[in-house]
Amino acid sequence: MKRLHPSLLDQLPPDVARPSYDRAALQPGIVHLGIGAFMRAHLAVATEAAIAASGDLRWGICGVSLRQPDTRDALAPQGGLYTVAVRDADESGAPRQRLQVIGCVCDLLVAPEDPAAVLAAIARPATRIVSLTVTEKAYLRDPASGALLVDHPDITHDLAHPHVPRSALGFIVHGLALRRAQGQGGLTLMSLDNLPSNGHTLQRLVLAFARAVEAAAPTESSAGLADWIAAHCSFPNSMVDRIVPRTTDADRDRVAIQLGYLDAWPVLAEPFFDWAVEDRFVAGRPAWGVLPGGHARAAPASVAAVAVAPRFVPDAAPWERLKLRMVNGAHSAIAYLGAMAGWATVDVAIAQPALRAYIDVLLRDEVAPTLPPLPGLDLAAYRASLLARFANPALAHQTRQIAMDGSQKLPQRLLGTVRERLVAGLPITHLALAMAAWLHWLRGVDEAGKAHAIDDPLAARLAELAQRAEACADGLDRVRVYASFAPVFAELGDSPEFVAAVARALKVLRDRGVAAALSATAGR
Ligand code: CS2
Repeated sequence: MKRLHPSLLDQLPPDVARPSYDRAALQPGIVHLGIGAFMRAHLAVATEAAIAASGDLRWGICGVSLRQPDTRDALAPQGGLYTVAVRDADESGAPRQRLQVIGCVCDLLVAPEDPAAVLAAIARPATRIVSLTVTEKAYLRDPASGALLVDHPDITHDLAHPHVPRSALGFIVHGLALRRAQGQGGLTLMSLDNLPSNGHTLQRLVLAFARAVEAAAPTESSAGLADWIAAHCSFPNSMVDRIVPRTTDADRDRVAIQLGYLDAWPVLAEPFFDWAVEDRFVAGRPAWGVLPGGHARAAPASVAAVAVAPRFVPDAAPWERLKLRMVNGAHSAIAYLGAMAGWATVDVAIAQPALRAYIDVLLRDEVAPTLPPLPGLDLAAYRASLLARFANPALAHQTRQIAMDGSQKLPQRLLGTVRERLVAGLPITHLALAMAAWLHWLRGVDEAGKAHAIDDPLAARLAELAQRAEACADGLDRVRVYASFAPVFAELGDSPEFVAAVARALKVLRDRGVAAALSATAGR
């Protein structure tokens, strides 16, 4: 089968959407760090629509991989083209997919192969936005406190080697130093990761790292760098939401059959798309949300409305909190309970009546009451649409994929909610079961006795923690040991209510398994 290629765009089947603008004239105005599947199904799709609708060709994307060459290796022979397969089921339950070939990725870099090219791309005058989807762990922050990990080997490396950085923060700060030295203006730094106040979080870490650069090598090029960044760059907060499971070989085959050509790395997505972002782009932005003919898209009546464009909001932080606590909090709970019980995908897990009922009550009674009202948002409808999204049978979203990096995810997904409820004297029964499920998972063996690896940047410390905890004969003592792990639990480790609630849930999980724990929780 022939490989997808720009010269073949005219020959794609008529039902496959494709670039309608002059790709050869695209200029990269966005440098994106972390060109993984999520970004290719989210930011790139919205930007593709903006370029097509406005005809403004200054907003091509230079995609950077910070670690592996695999995305570049897959996409470069395709001239940067790739396919998004939007999947759901029809009325009869049969899976269907709608294909779109995306053309706005016009340059691909692999940072370890050519760090200078990445720094130069950030410094280039045409670059107006540096965006990031690098996942929680790449921010090199303490998950509980959010502070920069000043002793992290990547930070010390990047302070000592400004010309060959390794971390996202290193590339950003050294790239901006180069930009300033070349007399260019500032730009927008836009985090699209699932972090609380992701723009402010990025700003704090970038400025902390810039100050460390100034202190480590006080030269003319570093003097005043942090102040320059603070004065000339903006860091809009944003909430992004779209479920994007990992692509498998079977997915590749299914896309190729419909496309008629081989795409080495298509990405899958649900139809749902949401993006709430603050409109603070100091050096301009694509015409996201402009429909062909130049009309701005009307704000959707509810967040469930599917339009592949952002909603511009004055403050994205409450939208992020909503999404992190509802979508991602539920996702992590489903991931650990499902993976332990042998429910390999989210749709299979949520089809278990006991799990579905548990998630519904978790969201309705324990999470939703901690959220402030938001304009245009009907929380009950949001919850119902979320359960329908989880039930999408065409995605096969692996519970083990979501189970990765728990130490980095759980503080903002579950523990913020726990804290607020404890302060208010409210029960945390359902939240405690989700946290207990993570501790259960950390033992490294599922309910069928099958071993699994703990894929987490703190895996070594978590293994040592689990060993100490497992040495305790008493269940309460065991959870006390687990909860003393400050990077995740911080001061919650000292809360007798928290420890007792998690210990109760963990006891049922260990003695009787996931199914029994779900019915025991339902009875409370
Ligand atoms: C998931 C998210 O893997 C995970 O941790 O919870 O990737 C989730 O699918 C997205 O945030 C949905 O917007």
